[in-house]
Amino acid sequence: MSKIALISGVTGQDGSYLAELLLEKGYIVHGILRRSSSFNTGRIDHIYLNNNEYRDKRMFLHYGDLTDSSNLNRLVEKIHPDEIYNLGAQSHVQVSFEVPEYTAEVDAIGTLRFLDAIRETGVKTKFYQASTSELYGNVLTGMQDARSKMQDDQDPEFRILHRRAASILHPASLSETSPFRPTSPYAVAKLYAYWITVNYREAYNLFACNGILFNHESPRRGETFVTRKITLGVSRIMAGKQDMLHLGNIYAARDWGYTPEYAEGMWKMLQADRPDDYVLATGETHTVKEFIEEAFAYYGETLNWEGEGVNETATLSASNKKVIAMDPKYYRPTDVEFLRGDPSKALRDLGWAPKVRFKDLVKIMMDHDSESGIR
Ligand code: NAP
Ligand code: F7E
Repeated sequence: MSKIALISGVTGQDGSYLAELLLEKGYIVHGILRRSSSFNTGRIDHIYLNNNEYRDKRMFLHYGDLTDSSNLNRLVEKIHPDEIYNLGAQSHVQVSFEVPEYTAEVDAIGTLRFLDAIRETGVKTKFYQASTSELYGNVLTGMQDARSKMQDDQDPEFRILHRRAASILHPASLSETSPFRPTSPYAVAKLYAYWITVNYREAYNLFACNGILFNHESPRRGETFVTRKITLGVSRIMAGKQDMLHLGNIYAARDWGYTPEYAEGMWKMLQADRPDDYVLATGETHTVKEFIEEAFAYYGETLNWEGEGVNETATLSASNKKVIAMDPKYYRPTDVEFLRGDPSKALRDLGWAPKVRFKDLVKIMMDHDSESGIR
C-alpha cells in the first residue's frame, strides 16, 4: 500500500520539491491549492498538469486555505493522510511588516487549525511543521534592538554595531537548544506555530516535528527573495536586459543551503522512531554582498565597491558600469544580521547532511537563470 501525504504550500518552492520527492518514493500526494485569479501551479505543472502518470492517479490538488478550519478538517478526514507537511505560509519576512495580522492568521493560527483538525478527526497521522531560523533573531550577535542600521546611515552607533555584527568571523552556531528571540511579525507568528506543535505533541501524543530550517534556495525560489533576485538580476544585467540591481541590507549574513536536500530532511524527520525537532543548515555563512560577488564571478566579472550605507554602489571592474545600488525601501524595520546553523543532531539521528555548499548553490542558480531566467 502506498503511503499518503498531504502538503500545504505544495505550489511553493519547498512544496514542489517535496511533492516530487514523495512521488519518487511511491507516495500518493495530495496538495492544498489556494484559489487565485491567475495560475499559481507553475512550480508543479511538470509533475501534475503535464504528467499523465501522476495527475489524478497519484497526485491530487484540493482547493483550501490555512485560514479555513472547516476546509482543513474536511481534507484531513477525507484524505486520511499518513503524513502531513505544513509548508503553507505568508513566508516573506519584509511583507510580514505590512500584513502582520494576516501573517499571524496563516502562519500561527493556520498551524493550530491543522493540528486541531488532526485532533478533532482522530486521524492517525504524522505532522511536519515548517519552522525557521528566523525564530532565533539576533541571539548570536547580541543585537537585540535590531532596527535596520542602514535605514539611518547618519546614526554612528548603529553603523558600528552593524560592522561588528558583519565582521564577527567565527560566532557560535545555532542549534535546537539555542534561545529564540524573533525580530519580525513573521518570526513571531512562526514562534507560536513552533510551540503549538510541541504542545500538541506532548498533550495529545501526536507524532509532530518542527524542522528549524535555515535559508534554502534553488532555481524555484520566489523572485523577491534576495538570492533569486540577485541571480535573476545579474543574469539580466549581463544579457543587457536590465541596468542595475537595487538592494537593501547587503551586510546581512545567511546560512544558505539547497532546497531539494532540505526536502529530504523534512521527510527523514517523519521516518524517525520518535517525533522531535531538528535544525537543518549547512554551517556555512555568507553575506548578501558575497552572494552578489559570487553571482558576477559566474561571468568572470569582479566588482569595485564605493561609498557607505545608502550611498554604497558597485561597478564592474572591467567596464566601470554601475550595476548595484542601495534602495532604502528594502531595509526592514528590524532585520536578522547573522545566522549560522548547527545540523549535528540531524546528522546524528537522521543521517542528514547537506552536500551542496555556497559556491555550488550560486552556480546551480546561475546555470538556471542565465539560461531560462532571462526575460
Ligand atoms: P513559498 O515559496 O513562499 O511558498 C509558500 C506556500 O504557501 C505557497 O504554496 C503558497 O501558495 C502557500 N500559502 C500562502 N498562504 C497560504 C494560505 N493562506 N493557505 C494555504 N497556503 C498558503 O515558501 P517556501 O520557501 O516554499 O517555504 C515553505 C515553508 O517553509 C514556509 O512555511 C516558510 O515559512 C518555511 N521556511 C522557509 C525557508 C526557506 O528558506 N525557504 C526556511 C525556513 C522556513 P501560493 O503559491 O498560492 O502563494
Ligand atoms: O532576505 C537582505 C534582507 O528575503 C535575506 C524566508 O524564506 O528565509 C527567508 O527569509 C536577507 C535579509 O530571506 C534585499 O534584509 C538585502 O537580511 O531572501 P530574504 P529571509 O528574510 O532570510 C527564512 C529562513 C524564512 O523562514 C523565510 O520564510 O537579505 N536583503 N537586500 C534583501 N532581501 C530581499 N528580500 N530583497 C532585497 O532587495
